[in-house]
Order: sequence, then C-alpha cells, then structure tokens
Amino acid sequence: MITLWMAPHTCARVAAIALEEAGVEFETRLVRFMLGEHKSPEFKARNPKGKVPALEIDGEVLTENVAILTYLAERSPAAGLLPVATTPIERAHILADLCFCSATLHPLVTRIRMPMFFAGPENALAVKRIAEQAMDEYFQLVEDRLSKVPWWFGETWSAMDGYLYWVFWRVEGAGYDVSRFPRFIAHARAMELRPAVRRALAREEAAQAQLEAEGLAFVPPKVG
Ligand SMILES: N[C@@H](CCC(=O)N[C@@H](CS)C(=O)NCC(=O)O)C(=O)O
Repeated sequence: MITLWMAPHTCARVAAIALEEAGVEFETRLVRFMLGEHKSPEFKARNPKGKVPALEIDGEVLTENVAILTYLAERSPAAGLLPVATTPIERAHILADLCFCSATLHPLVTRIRMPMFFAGPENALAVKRIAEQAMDEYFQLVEDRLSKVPWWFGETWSAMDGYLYWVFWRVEGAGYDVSRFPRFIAHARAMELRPAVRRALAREEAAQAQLEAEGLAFVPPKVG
C-alpha cells in the first residue's frame, strides 16, 4: 500500500507526477493546512518536519522530494524517471540537479508566493521583488538549457521536468513575469499534455474541490 500525503498546489505535486508517470498504484491523503493538520501529532508521527509530501510505503514514511524521486526511479526502473547513471559522478550530477530544485528554486518559490511569512505584510513586496530578481537568473539558466533540448535531460522526459513544472506553475500563478522565458513556457504547456500529469492534476483538483466544499481552501493574499 502506497499513500501520498499531500495538499493541493504544493510541491507534493512533484511526487504525484512521478508516481503517476511510474504507473505506481497509490492513494492520496489530503492534509488540511488551514486546520493545521500538517502540524498535528498524527501527521508529525509520519513527518516530524510537518510538511508535505510524505510518501508512506507499507507503513514506512519517506519525506523530501529528492529522496522520493530517487526512490521511485530505483523502484520502477522501466519508467525511466531519471537517467541511468553509470558512474558515481553521473549519479552525483543527477542528484545535484534535483537539489537545485529543492534547495535553490523552492525557497525562492516560497518567497515569491508567500513573502509575508518572511518579514511581515509591510515588507512582503520587498521580499517578493528580491526573490523574483534571484529567480530571474535561475529561470534564464533553465531557459538556456531548454532552448537546446525539449526536456531537462535532453530528448527524454524525467522527474526533473515534473519538479521544474511545479516551480514554474507556482510562480506564474503568483504573478512572476514568465513571458521572458518562452522555452520554459513551452515546457510547462508540454507537461500539461502528458496523461500522467493530467492524472496528477486531477487528483489535486479533487482535493482542492474538497477543501473548497469544507471552506478550508487557502487563498494567499495578493502581493504586488
Ligand atoms: N524540502 C521539502 C520541502 C517540503 C515543503 O516545504 N512543503 C511545503 C509545501 S510546498 C509544506 O508542507 N509547507 C508547510 C509548512 O512548512 O508549514 C521537499 O522537497 O519535500
């Protein structure tokens, strides 16, 4: 039994896309942030960090997207979630790319999306603008790479593309000007055509509809 603990619009989407692409059978469990369920003893027993995603596999819980993606890639080798490394340095390069998403891009996403969490509402716009400037450099890096090949690792899709897609979608929705990055836009739109991605998004939509029905959907205040 595999369970993905998730909340709509969060980086749990990265894990959901990989699970769907790998054809793994799994159920999703909605974590209601507005009720603080992610900080509840029940959830923290699974992930003491109080964050999604958490992937429960036969009672064992795996956290952190980088770990989840590398686990899934190894568990379902035929799915080709990540390139097959033949040397330790190749393996390390793949890990570095995934860490670029989790450790460099994701913190900027949070500052662009929720700047008020970092320095209060009065400084939110300044935080957002600084994060956007930092993001420009990294979006250009992705843009340059995607101007040569359709997917991050070349001609073949990988779970890294799912990670980049979530980053793109999250900041686009927060008003970040993506129009300067046409290859990245094309990448996002190509992602949305993939059947597995559509299935992952449908799961999220169902979870979001449930939150809305319960009056628990989170709407971040607009900044800028
Ligand atoms: N490094 C973690 C980041 C997880 C994370 O920050 N998740 C966010 C949603 S995108 C979360 O659960 N935030 C709730 C909180 O921090 O209170 C990963 O890659 O899985």
